[in-house]
Amino acid sequence: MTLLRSISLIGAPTDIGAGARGASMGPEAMRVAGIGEALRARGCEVQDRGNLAGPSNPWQPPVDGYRHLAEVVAWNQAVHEAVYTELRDGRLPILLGGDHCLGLGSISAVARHCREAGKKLRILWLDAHADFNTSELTPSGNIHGMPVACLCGFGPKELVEIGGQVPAINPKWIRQIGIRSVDEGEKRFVHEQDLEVFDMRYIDEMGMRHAMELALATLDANTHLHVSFDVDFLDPDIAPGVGTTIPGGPTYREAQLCMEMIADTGRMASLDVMELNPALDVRNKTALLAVDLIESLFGKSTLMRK
Ligand code: 6HN
Ligand code: MN
Ligand code: MN
Ligand code: MN
Repeated sequence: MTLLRSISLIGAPTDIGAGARGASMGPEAMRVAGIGEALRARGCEVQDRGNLAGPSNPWQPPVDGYRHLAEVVAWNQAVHEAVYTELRDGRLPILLGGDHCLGLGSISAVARHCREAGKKLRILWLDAHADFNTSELTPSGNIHGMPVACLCGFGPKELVEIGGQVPAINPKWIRQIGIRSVDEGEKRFVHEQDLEVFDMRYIDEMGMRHAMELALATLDANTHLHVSFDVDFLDPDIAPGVGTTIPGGPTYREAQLCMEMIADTGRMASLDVMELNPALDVRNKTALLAVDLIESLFGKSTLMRK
């Protein structure tokens, strides 16, 4: 299946919310790995909007449970406006991160667009982590561990209000896949808020196919599907170029199946590719793998399918 789509690439070169430096180089590594050419080869019209600008990383310790809060707010505002503009113009934005704190700016923009367009929103969160910490629960103060909580209304006012409506999303709209590292307090909060999580234990026992069937079960013709792809979702053996590697992630084949099943829905209308850290990568292989998987996300499969 070839999807004829108009795509805008948006680079967000920052590691402002992360615990390791280097995700700021992610957008360029994705370009060098051929993201634009790969999407054009899928029949998409691709505009590269270049990189957003924002404050540099002061590399300071957390204050009141948050590291670099003012800078995180500035970057997320820039991301929010850029993603919102592309959606308003009928285009499919691909946010090239950058660390995952920017998922807040991106998804709050998608939620705003869906509100205005009368669309139902579903979010697939592909990640090793739940990213559901708050300033009380976080072990690190790093805001890339908090975007899902902020989207659900739990976080500092400046962040939770970015999309103009609080909360930006309902926890029921999210499905998390591949999770295998959740902090103690965060775990309780995930249960309390009743997030739908298909963790690695579930994928081991039931298989990626079953997990994805359930995760995609409530999509309909009026659904905007957003995919937030944290590259540390993948097993670190195949994807070493991330700041927070957690062993025991999806294999190459499981990840391909996950992407192909998303493509089959035909509903994906926005995408984040986050946490790629070229400083920790080996000959850009994690970026090349991400491009390979994104091709599958846009309908490239081994054989033609009906
Ligand atoms: N990410 N749960 C850890 C923390 O510091 O809150 C790790 C978060 C990682 C976030 O990979 O997007
Ligand atoms: Mn739209
Ligand atoms: Mn993440
Ligand atoms: Mn992660």
